[in-house]
Amino acid sequence: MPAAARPIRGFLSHPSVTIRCFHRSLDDARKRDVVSMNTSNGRFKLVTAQVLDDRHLRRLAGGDVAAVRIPSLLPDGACRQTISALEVLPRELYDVTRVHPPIVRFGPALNDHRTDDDIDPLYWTLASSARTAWLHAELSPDPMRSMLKVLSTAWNQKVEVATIDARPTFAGVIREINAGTLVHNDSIAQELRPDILDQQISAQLALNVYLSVGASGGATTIWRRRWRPEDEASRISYGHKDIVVADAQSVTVSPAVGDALLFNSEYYHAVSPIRSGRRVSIAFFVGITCDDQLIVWS
Ligand SMILES: O=C(O)CCC(=O)C(=O)O
Repeated sequence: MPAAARPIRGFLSHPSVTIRCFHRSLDDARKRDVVSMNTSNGRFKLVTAQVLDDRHLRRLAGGDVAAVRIPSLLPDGACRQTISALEVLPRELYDVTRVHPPIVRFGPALNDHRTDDDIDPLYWTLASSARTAWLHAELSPDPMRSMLKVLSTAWNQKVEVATIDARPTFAGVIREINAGTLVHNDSIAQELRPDILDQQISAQLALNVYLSVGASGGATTIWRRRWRPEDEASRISYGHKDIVVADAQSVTVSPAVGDALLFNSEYYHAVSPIRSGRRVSIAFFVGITCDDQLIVWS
């Protein structure tokens, strides 16, 4: 979620932030209860997968599909239990100077803790406290475990937490996004710097699992459009004016409680506001590394 408003160190010096090691390779659209596809050639579309496999992840990485939905990854009871646990987990707002409307979250996000050339030391303290608080919540089933399991089964390999200077990052923010988001993209290479993680990645995906959805609204739209330097002309805070995606194909998904949604976070995406209720999700980024591992961070 939200990238930042201020100029990003390394950003312009890395015009080719689309990545890095390849050896292989509005608003009306955002409507509740609609899974719409504004596609002209049928490629960039939503795929529903009862069983996720590695081809889904590779196709997302390559921009061949817009999103993969896994229905009912978490049972309703697990979603309710996690929402209750949230009442006692420490929560904070994303930096309100750049994320408006405000978004409450549990767990630190790397892009909220960057300094000119590194990570604010406070991040490491918050990451460690969030991990401890999560363990103390003793959720069963643990949503993080279910999310990591689906990925490791698909990839046939253990999924590792991304590290920075050998220190584990935090993965698994829980966010309440009731008022929607701006159209934005998430790219750690852009927001921090291409070599910030110890692992080199060739693609960045986002995995969200919805613990609660609003009564109306709350759809996620993904556009077939990555960031280009000229998009800075339409920047607002962490995102962009809708004009940036005006001519792009899009897919709009209204997830149900318990569903998982995977998409390529380097493509522009946005969440529409809900009219009532709460829209709460647990999320992390998934990196496909240059040596074909999966890593996660938030
Ligand atoms: O909640 C969602 O569906 C998407 C959230 C989002 O904007 C993100 O993961 O960057």
